[in-house]
Amino acid sequence: MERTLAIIKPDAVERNLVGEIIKRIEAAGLRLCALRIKHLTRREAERFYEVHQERPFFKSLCDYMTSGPIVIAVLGGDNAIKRWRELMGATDPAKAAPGTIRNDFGLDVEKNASHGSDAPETAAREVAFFFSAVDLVD
Ligand code: IDP
Ligand code: MG
Repeated sequence: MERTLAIIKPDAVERNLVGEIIKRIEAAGLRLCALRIKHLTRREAERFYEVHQERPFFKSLCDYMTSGPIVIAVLGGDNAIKRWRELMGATDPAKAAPGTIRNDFGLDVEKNASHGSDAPETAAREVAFFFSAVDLVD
């Protein structure tokens, strides 16, 4: 079993898409191992996205990610990292495949409805960023 971090981003929470996105996660056979809602502080957003701090969109990304509450989940299952990224689709909703979360619900390349870890090392870091071991269901 593999774990990955999923975030339903502020644009999707604002539009009441939490239930629809969790429905897709469950329909795909991924399991919820942890779930919470949180409004990120500036410092938390900057730390979470620190790998992007030199990118031109960093400030705007942190503004957006602190603009409203997010839903944060740990998803578990065989190949969970890749399967969640496939459900989300490409970063840019305009380039994401039809039927993916980002193509269906993303507004633009920044406000793209969801986040998913991209590799085992980043998944471990991102899960630990928001959850303690005692928060995780097997
Ligand atoms: P990912 O979320 O598909 O892994 P990353 O390249 O890791 O994509 O970028 C992290 C987040 O930064 C994206 O999900 C999106 O919200 C934002 N982002 C990425 N590229 C751009 C861009 O070119 N302009 C504005 N925002 C961007
Ligand atoms: Mg990424």
